[in-house]
Parts: sequence; structure tokens; C-alpha cells
Amino acid sequence: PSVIYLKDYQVPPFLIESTQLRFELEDDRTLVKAELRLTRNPECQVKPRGLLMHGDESLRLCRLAVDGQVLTAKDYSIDAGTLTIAEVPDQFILESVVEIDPAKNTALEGLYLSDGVYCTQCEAEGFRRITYYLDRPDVMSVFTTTVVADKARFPVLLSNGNPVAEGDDSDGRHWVTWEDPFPKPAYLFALVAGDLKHIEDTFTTASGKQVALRLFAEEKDLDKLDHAMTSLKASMRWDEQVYGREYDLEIYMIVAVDFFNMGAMENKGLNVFNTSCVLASQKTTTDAGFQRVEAVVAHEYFHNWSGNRVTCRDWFQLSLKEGFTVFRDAEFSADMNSRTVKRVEDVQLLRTAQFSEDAGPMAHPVRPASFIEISNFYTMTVYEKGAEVVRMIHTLLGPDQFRAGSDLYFERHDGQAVTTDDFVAAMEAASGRDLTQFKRWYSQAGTPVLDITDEYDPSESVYRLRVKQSCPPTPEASEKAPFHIPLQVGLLSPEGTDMPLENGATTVTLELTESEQTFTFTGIPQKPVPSLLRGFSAPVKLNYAYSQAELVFLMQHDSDGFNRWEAAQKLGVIILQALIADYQAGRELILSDALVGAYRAVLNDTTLDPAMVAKVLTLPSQAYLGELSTQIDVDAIHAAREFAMNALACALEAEFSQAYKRCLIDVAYQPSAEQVAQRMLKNLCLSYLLRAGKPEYLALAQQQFSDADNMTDEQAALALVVHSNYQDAAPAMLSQFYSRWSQESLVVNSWLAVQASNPCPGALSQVEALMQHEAFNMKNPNKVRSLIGAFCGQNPVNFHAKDGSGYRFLADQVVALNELNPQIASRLVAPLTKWKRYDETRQQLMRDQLQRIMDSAELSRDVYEVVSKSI
Ligand code: BAL
Ligand code: ZN
Repeated sequence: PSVIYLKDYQVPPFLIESTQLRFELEDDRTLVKAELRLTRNPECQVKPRGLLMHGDESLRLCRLAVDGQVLTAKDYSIDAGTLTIAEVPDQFILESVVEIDPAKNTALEGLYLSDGVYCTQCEAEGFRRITYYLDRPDVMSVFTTTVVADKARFPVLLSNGNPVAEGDDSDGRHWVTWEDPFPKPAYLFALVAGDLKHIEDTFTTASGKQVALRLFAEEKDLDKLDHAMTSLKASMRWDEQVYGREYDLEIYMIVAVDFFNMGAMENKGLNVFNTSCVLASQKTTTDAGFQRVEAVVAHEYFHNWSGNRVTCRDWFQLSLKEGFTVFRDAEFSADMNSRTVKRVEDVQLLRTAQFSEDAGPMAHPVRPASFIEISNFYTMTVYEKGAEVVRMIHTLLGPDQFRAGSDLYFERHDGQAVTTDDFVAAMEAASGRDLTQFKRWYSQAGTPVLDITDEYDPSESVYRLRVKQSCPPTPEASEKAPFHIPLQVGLLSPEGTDMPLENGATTVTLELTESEQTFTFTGIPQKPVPSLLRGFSAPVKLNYAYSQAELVFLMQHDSDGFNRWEAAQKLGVIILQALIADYQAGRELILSDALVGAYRAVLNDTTLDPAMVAKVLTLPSQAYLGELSTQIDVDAIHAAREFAMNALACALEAEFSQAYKRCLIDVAYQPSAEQVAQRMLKNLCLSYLLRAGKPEYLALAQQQFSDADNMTDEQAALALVVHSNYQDAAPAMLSQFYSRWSQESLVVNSWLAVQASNPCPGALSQVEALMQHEAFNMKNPNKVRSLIGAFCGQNPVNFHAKDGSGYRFLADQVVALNELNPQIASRLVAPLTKWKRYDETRQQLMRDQLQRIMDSAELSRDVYEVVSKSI
């Protein structure tokens, strides 16, 4: 497979002014008729005689004509992935008819069948599996689409834009024509046909335009769309208020499908959603599920401006739309719920999944410089680190200048396909700031490290922070130039209050631009405790030698909520790292009083947000401790965490029990921030109580499981017991749960995931048995993620079993999925690619399996790229 480079970008020689499509959907063959109005691109210097179009090998060409003249085999050639017409005029109509087979499409790219519903996924390059086209985001065209299908089986026929005509044919088929007035690249095309029902509402935009909102699902799921509708209306209002962006079509539609590679897709006017990101109900969905629906609905809606009205010039610019849109949806969620909790959750994800990507063989800049298969670059780096980069611009410019920059960006580039440089240029123009150095965040991969020391001079009342920045080598570059890093800092007095700094502010943004810098604070009357990187103002690792006492002090006094949590994490890391070392040396494990005391104080403070109490009382995760290790000792990390949690449970049993009772809710269920917080703390307390060694707490968990009126409490109780020492109690609860929920596919997925992520011995055999269960289907990505993905990604002790059984299992599944669904196969293989982080025996076992995948026949580009770069 060939490598595609950003440096080779060239403007397209032809543009497509209009695209008329007609789909005749039939079981064994679907006909796609396309009529494209093509014209030479005046901005292209070269004038090729011929025309090269993209088209997958699966297309069967039935007819091709230029300006009505049918072409014969000598006029064109078909190669792997392209069709070339030898000679074309400057302007012409190209007609094509191709036959495709959606029923056989298990890759779920292009047009496919999801449980009897025709749907599409065209980003990034799925449209070329539908018809021959210039399938690149800088070719934007106005689409008119007619969908024809059997009326009884497919009563609902949808595409982008507004419906303009419909009718019945005499043979039982019917048709609908949709027109999308906004020019768009093919990746935003969508089509849906099926027996779907919908709920409907309207939204009146700030300028008074009425928009019809229609959310579609299978009839049995119609009662689970209300939360998505509420979230959609809240996002539409928020985007008007915070970004001044209004919706532009007469109708906005969302369709829920069960077979989907991603979470959702922002097709113009017709979003297609994975059921897991749109359906929600009290009985079947956890609080986290409700929040995911709110966030993803908002994300896809926000793309209407950041992605659709202004799109990417080429796929290297993916973070232009994804980083910006993730930042927008994170701010929306922060406004709708608790800002600090949202920040903590985002940082937890970033510091485990993205930092480990940055440290692995697939590390790439936010704007990658090359790829083999673009599907492999829908990554934590492009999305989450990309969002952090936009957040840093927001921090450097401040909210008003950032908004001015965003307005200017949309004004300058509406209707265009542009680059991350264009985005930054708009921010520079609106603020007058020079972001030249800042742009290194887009071109250099790797996680910067800040090493900070300080000194206090009482005679001069001067405090100094000395900051060194560095960045480890990554595949694209061994030497890194210094980044422009906003470091937000506060200084705490010995009494625990914020010292006034510049102009009385209590938080200042230090701008790091050199590899070593010293920052001087004057008029500091006493030696302060620094609160560094407030709000996690940059995606970096920070080293500063806090004492345990200072961390306990910050946990109690820091005015920055994020840093209070961060102090607890740092304290947890210090204590757990010592326990890990003790375990490795065969020494007795003893829990530090400092941790018990700090936890007790937090548990007893009823003035705190219960969600933040729950976050603070959660030890650093196995994944985060691994990320901080030079060599990951899975067993030692697991043993140290287990020991610490058990010891905390015994030491603080009474407090956990009281807090559990305090958090019981006796009013109707709401997925509100307040109730979510209470359930979060209650279930955290239950997790500790189950470790206190008293059967009464098993009974409490069983009672919660049986009495729960919502999925958050029911699933928490199930997972806690299944993952506990009460292994005898687990099977009955699992089978009760399954019989209760076997008809709810999404709930069954959580049942699979609970078993797959069980750290107790025997999980692999359980997973293998579940692969034969009626609930599992290898062709459904949600099932694969819930079972195989959860075992390999969320069950480190079992996946990394010393006999290599977990690695062999994963390689087998990757080889099987490579044929069925390359995108899913290539995502799944990630845990094996991190082999360098483990001991020599495991390294060898993991590499053996990567080699076995590499040696298997007919590797997809997706899997080939990831495995070949990792070996
Ligand atoms: N554009 C792919 C799905 C998403 O990020 O919204
Ligand atoms: Zn997105």
C-alpha cells in the first residue's frame, strides 16, 4: 500500500458543480445512477486531458457517458480504486450507472444494511464505494438525490437537505427526491431507507426561522429518543448564544442504527447515529450514557458549522473540524453539567488514551504529515489533543478575542474547504497575536514534559519558578522545537488562600516559549505552595516535587477545583508507586495514614459536590499508573491498587456507609447533574463497602440490583459484584440481568462488557464462550467493542496473562475481522502495538502475534498500516 503525504497536496483539476443521484434499492442489486456536471478548476495550473475518478473495486459499471455519448472500454480504464477517462472536454455532463451490493457490505463503509435498514457512512472515503466520483473534501457540489424502494418494506426514504418531490410507482415502489442547497463534499452525503418511526419537534432560530426536528428509530426504540431531542434543542440554542451560529435548513434529522463503525456522523441535515449515542431511557441507560447522548448529539450538531459550512481541504486537516468541534461540545457539556467534573473526565481520558498514543508507534501530530489509510487517523490525538490545542488558543486569547476569531473564521471561509493554518490565521487576525510558534502543536507529535523547580527569597519577598520543557522523540521527529505553552498558575499562602498576583488576579497564565525559563513573582510575603497547570491548561506532563503534606494541603485549599482533584491524584500516585515497588521487592504492603486521613476529610465534608468527592476518592487508574511507568508491571499495579482499595475500605467503612445512605435519592429519576453526582458517590461507596469483607454489603449490593429503578444503579451493582471476591453470587445476577434485558441490545452490550472486563481469573474462557452466545454478532461493531474490545482494553491482568493467551486471542480476532470490517480490526489491534512498554517475555509474545497478523493473507490497508508501523 502506498503512503499519501500532505506535502504532495494539489488542487483538484476538475470540480463538480452539481450531482444528481438516483438510487434503486433492491435486495440483490442496488443501482446507482449519477449525473455530474463537471468543469475544469480555474485554480489548477495543469490541464490533464483525461479525468481520474475514485471508485472502489466493488462497483460494477453498467454505463458511462460523456455529454450523452456512451463510452466503450477503449475510452476508459478501471484500476484498483480508480476510473480514468482518457479524454474529456473542459465542461461536460458525466453519466454513470453502477451496481452495488449493500447486503454484502460488512465493512459498513458506503451503503450497507443495518438490521434491514439501508444507511450510509461516507466519511472519510466511503462515497467511492457508492459511485465513481471525485471523493475528496475540497470538491464540493450541490446534491439532488432520488431514492426509490419498495414502499411496504421501506416506507421512510431520506437524504440530505429538504424533500422536494415524492411519488408512487405502479410496481409497489415509491420514491422521494431530496435537494441540498449547500455545496458539500461527498463525505457528508447520506441516505437512509427503512421501516422507521420518528418523533418530531420544532425549533425557532434566533432570527425566527422554523426548523422541523425529526428523530428516527425502530418502533421499539421510539420511547428512547426524548433525551436526544432535548439535547438537540439545547445545542441549537447554545450555538446561537455562544458562537452566534444558526441552523440553515428547514429540517434536521437524526437516524439511529445499530450497526455503525463510529459514534455518529454529521451528514448535512441527516445525521446517522450509532444507537449507543442517541437512545436513552431511565430503565436502560446509565447516567454516563445520558451524558454521552447529550455530548454526541451536540457534537454532530455543532459540525453543521465547524465541519460542514466550513470543511477540510484534505484529510490531513481532520482536526480542523474535529478538534474544534470536540472543544465546542466539551464547553457545551460543561455549561449543561458540572464544569469541573467534565474537565476531570476529559483529562483522565486524555492522559491515558492520548498520552499512550503519543508514546506509541502510531504517534502522529494533530495535523499528520502522511498516512496509508485515513481511517486510522480518527484518533485521540486528532480529536482530543486537537481540542486541547483549540482550548489553549482560547486560554491565550481570552473568551472575547477567541469569539472574534471564530466569527472571522466562519465569515472568511463559509462554503470553503480550508486548513488548520486558516483557522489559526483567523485567530491571529482577530486578536493581533502572533501564533507562529504556537502552530508547532499542529506539526510536532509527542507529549511535552515540564520539569519545574522553585525558590523563595524571604529577604526580597520574591518567588521564582524555573520551568524546563522537553518532548520525547516520536516516529516523525527525534528533535522537537520548544512549544508555546500556556501554564496557568496560582500561589497559595500558608493559610490556604490565593495570593494576589498581577493586577490582583489570583490565577496568571505564564507563556512558555523556550526550553528553559524563569518566572519571577514579586511582593510575595511568605513562601507559597504553587498550584500549577490550573484547569489542566496544556496537554503536558508536569513534574514538581510536591511533598505529601503539600498535596493534602492543596486537596483542601486550592481554589481551582480541577487542581484539588489533581492533588489527590498526585498523592495517590506517590503512595501507589511506593506500594508497587514494595510488591515487586516482596515487602509487606502497608497503607499510608496520609491517604486515609485525606480521604476521611473529603468524605466527611458534606459541603463538597458529591461528584467531585467520588472523583477525588477514586485512586489513579491502572491505565494511568501504567502510563507513568517506564516498564508497565500489570500485576504489580493491579496488586497495589487492590491492596490500597481494600485497606481504605476497612479503614473508612463507617464513613463510606454513612455517605452511601446520604446519597440515596427518594425523588423521581432525572439525569441531572445533581442526581448524577449523588449516584456516582453512592456507587463509589458501594464499591469500597464490598471490599470491607462483610456479607451484609453483598446483600446491600444485591438489594440495590433488585430494587433499582434506573440502569445506573442496577448496572453498578452488577459490575461491582461480578468484579468482586463474591464470585459465587455473580452467576445468578448475570443470568437475572440477561433474562430481564435480552431484548435490549444496548443493555446486553453492557452485560457482555461487564464479563469481559472482569479481572478475576477465567475471564478469557468466559469471553470465548460468550462469542458463541446468541447475544454476540461479529458483524456488529458494538458487540465486538463490548466483548473483544473490553477484554483487550479494560482487563489488563487477563489480557496480559503471562502465557500469552490474551495476545493469541486478540490476533485471532483481528485476522477474522480484517476480512469483515477492516476499520474495526485495525482499532482493535491497538493494545498489541504497545508491546515496548512491557517486560521482555511479554514483548516477545506480543510481537509474535503482530507478526502472525502480518503474515496472514490479504491484509487490509487499515490493519497493514497499524501492524507494519508497530512491528
Ligand atoms: N466525523 C466523524 C464523526 C464525528 O467526529 O462526528
Ligand atoms: Zn466530529
